[in-house]
Amino acid sequence: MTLYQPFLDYAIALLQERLNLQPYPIPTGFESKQATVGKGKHQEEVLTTSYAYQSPKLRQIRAAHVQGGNSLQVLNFVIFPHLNYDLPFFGADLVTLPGGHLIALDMQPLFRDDLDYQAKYTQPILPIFQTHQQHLPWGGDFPEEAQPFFSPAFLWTRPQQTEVVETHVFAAFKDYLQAYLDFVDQAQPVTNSKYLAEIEQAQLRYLRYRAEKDPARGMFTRFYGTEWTEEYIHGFLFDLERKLTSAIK
Ligand code: DBV
Repeated sequence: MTLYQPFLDYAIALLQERLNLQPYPIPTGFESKQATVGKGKHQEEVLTTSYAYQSPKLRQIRAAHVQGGNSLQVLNFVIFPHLNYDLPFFGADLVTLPGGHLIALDMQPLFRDDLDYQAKYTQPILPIFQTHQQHLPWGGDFPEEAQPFFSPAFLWTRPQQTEVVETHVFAAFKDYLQAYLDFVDQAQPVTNSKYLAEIEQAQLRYLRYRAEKDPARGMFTRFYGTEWTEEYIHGFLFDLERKLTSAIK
């Protein structure tokens, strides 16, 4: 069992229990990808598997799971709501590299500086944030240009010990996902056309940033090549732009 498999299993089971969950298409060739990296006795298999679902309120729920031995484990899990809801994104980036663990967990806001939006989607989760932050201190240096995409309840931490990931990070992940699904339960469709246009712009802003700055681009390119990586990023991980274009055609 690898480090983030229990996170993935928990998430899928909870989504199945709480949502009317349907599959979401994964482009052919991207469900599972394997490469052998390193030389001699340092050789390691790196396996990337993809998972994707949708529900009536959630356009794409997707996960990328990278398993490459003890010092390379990644679970990147993001939920993109349909464009007629003002729900935040659920964003988890759980990364284990030779240098240690890097954990990002948040409900990423569409409108970070809007006080009504904060009251609706950040204040209710601040108690959860505070509970977990006691065990998961701020992780330090963090790209300034990414700040608009995170909420005040952003858990960002770099635990030294794997046990902290298995206990405190796992507990935080469960609480954030449950709280997110509470928001989903309560969400009502937006009908105001001005607000709908703002939501679409905010989703595109987020998505373009993530596709352009994907911190995994270098890693994936080394393992699987440029063509596979760019198609994985734009055709699966961050696919909204393609989906909007193909809907117009
Ligand atoms: N990150 C992704 C996807 C990944 C992934 C789709 C499928 O968005 C993995 C894989 N994240 C990943 C890896 C690293 C990070 C790091 C492999 C390590 C990169 C390296 O050190 O080589 C949050 N993830 C990071 C970092 C941050 C995040 C801040 C540190 C790297 C840096 O300083 O740039 N999550 C990440 C982020 C946003 C987010 C930037 C922005 C909205 O939601």
